[in-house]
Amino acid sequence: PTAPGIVKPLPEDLFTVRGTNAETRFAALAGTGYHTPNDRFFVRNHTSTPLLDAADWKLTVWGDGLNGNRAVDFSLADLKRLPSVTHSAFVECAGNGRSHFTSQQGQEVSGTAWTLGAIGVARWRGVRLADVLKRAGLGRRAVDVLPRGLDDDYVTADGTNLGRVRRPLPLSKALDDVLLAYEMNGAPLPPDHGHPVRVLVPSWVGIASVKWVGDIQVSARPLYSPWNTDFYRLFGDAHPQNGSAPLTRQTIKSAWELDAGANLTAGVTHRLTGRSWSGAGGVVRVDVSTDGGTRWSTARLHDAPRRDGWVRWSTPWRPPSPGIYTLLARATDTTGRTQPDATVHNTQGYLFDAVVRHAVNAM
Ligand code: MTE
Ligand code: MO
Repeated sequence: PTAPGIVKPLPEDLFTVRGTNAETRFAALAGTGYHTPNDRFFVRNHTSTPLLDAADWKLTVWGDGLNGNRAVDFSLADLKRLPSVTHSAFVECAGNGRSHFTSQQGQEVSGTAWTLGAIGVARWRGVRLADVLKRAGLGRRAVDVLPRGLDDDYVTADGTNLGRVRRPLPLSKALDDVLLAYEMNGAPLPPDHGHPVRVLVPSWVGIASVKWVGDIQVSARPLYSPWNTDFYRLFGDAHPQNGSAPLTRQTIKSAWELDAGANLTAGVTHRLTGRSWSGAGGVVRVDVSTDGGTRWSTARLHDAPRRDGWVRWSTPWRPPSPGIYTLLARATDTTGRTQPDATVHNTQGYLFDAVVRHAVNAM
């Protein structure tokens, strides 16, 4: 059975719904802790959330990258008998921030018009994919693994059936820090986030973290699917010929925990808050401006830098008089990467990293 769309309630104060997807409102994270609560974690579904019974579920690992090319099945109980690991990491859509290519740079892009809320950080508990592959008899010739979801086939707007969501992962990453997760923030994985088991690929674009995983092909040859050939690569004038390599690490971003156009009282001091993150290295510095970029100060950071997570930050601000103000936040990570003023255009609007101009209204 498949749910009609997303299962969890999507109240307007927590989410902005865009087609089959639900974007977290950053204002709804103000005052919550480091981890995004499950009830406000964004959902990105190519189709609809399938309703799977954990008792019937099994994972099939198969392919010519296994010794003897013999398929091996794992039940959830089998996975839970392996050593468990817990890891805090974000899941962030490759297209997070996409709408700002248009709103700030006047450029056309295809795909869901996210603002900055297609990200969440959770504590994921599960088993290392490396342990499962070894149990399945990983052979020396394996190069790629291909996890595939149990949700319905994805049919594009023009009617092309691309089959089930699946994206190849190089064996080197699969053996590094990838999890098969069965818990999210201490609860069984909720239906919308991949119940009973999802792949969790820390610091990479969200599409790598296949939900509702049903099988994993292990291959001695490189694998391809539309999700690493036609989508999730950079195409456009700056990326001539065949486009970039398939996207891996996420880029750097910052968001204020305020709605766009939020009303604030002039003449009183507010404690403004936000979060910054990067897939390359933890965020070590956040510069903020409340006057559209004329004067800058540094925000106070409330978390230590972590590559797979984010840092919460705050800055005091007293709007001097009524009017429209533009808030800016610019993060820098441990590798020295800093958010630019503009992101180089790509036609599908991936990896937006520019400083977002966030208007608020003092009254
Ligand atoms: N896995 C399956 N099976 N089907 C999907 O539609 N969407 C992907 C990924 N895994 C998807 C999937 C995309 S594009 C993203 S950004 C993340 O899941 C979103 O994870 P979330 O819905 O738990 O936030
Ligand atoms: Mo995504």
